[in-house]
Amino acid sequence: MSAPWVEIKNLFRHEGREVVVKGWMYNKRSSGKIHFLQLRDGSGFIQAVMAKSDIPEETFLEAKGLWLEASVEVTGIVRKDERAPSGYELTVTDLKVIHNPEHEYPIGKKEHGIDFLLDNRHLWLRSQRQRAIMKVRDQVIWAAREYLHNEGFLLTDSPILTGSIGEGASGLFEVPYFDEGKAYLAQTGQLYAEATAAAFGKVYTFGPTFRAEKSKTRRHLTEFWMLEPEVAFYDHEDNMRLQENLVSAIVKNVLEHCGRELKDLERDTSVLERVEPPFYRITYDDAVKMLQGLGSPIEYGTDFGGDDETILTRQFDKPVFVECYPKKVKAFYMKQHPEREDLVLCDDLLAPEGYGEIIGGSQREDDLDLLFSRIREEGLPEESYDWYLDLRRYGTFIHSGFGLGIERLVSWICGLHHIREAIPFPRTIYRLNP
Ligand code: NSS
Repeated sequence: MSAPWVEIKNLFRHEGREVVVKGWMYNKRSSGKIHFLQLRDGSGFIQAVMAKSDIPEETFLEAKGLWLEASVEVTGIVRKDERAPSGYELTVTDLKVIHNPEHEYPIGKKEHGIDFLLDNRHLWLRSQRQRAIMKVRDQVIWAAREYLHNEGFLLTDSPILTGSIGEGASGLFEVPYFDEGKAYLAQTGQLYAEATAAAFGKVYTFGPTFRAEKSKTRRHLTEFWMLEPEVAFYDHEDNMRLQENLVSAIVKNVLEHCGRELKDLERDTSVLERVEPPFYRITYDDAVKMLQGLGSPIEYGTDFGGDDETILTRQFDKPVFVECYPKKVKAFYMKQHPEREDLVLCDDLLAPEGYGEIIGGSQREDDLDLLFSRIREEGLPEESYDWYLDLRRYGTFIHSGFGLGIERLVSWICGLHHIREAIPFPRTIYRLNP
């Protein structure tokens, strides 16, 4: 019977037995008599030890000629080894080369500049660090969806090609659209989630969203993934409770399932371990005073810049809600504060350690006349919002929701310096390839 093909992560179940590993050789060390082949198959990493005395001469020579990232099928016996990072090693009995590159692999051990790495993102993804980040991203999305599913939320996908506008007229990508003229790539699924909330109560949308902002910060992508829950009969307070419960559940789940990856990323997990409800809360008014006290030039009535978020969130050891911003810096659909006409019932959730905003949420304006006048004030195309206003014409209801930026959350959990590593193929104003 030939040896079975086993994924590296499952090798521990085959101790002492002969198996086949299929993957890529990401590194190699050799002494005259032994080759140490470092293998990767996507599920894990393992060292395969090939001794000259154990195998035919030509196989040993073939291994010697392997370039980095050669694809191989290695047969070997699984041995326990305390010194190995995975706890196991493979003693090679046979090697089949699937493809030996004709050129040296472009990404070497030396330090590469970020532009070079981004140009080679399709290859860079093969590194251990990128694998760890993608694993955390996968777990974040899984955990979020599991939490919402268990809480009775319905996933209601929203369109990416839209006729109406989400977050205001700036920063829209336009696409020619047959006889209809122009379509816009969705900036948010929210308006559609409001419609499905009226149909199904607790809903969420999850998908890519697009912003043609010329922001060149470490927090901005032009294409990012957003999870947007929307709940009928939730007010501003209920909304914030859902946010802190969801974020806490995600972080806990990642800590439980991605210990190895967070270690690979050298993430100090002590802050993550503290993440549980309730989060801190401050009002916009107090946040501005606090920032001014810390030396920020921010003026009352303006939105926070990236630096403000950095300064502010360094003051907290857990995520913090900033509530009730001035109406004029926020989107048209937010509900007016019952006691302060100049404010809206909204919140931004800021991650600590300088990371800043990961969620933007609000109670929605449910009064038809107020909402209509806000659409007018903002100079938005009234016709596109007609269907949206129907939600206030036919059984209007208190409701709230929020948008969680997946890459922002992944950046914080992984402790990344820049958001571009939090998505497989980042899109920024200067990058459309690969
Ligand atoms: O613009 S938001 O603050 N809010 C909305 O889009 C609402 N319509 C969401 C809702 O209530 N359903 O964006 C929400 C989040 C924000 O907190 C960030 O985490 C993320 O989306 N976001 C971004 N991530 C990466 N790059 C960019 N450019 C970006 N813009 C927002």
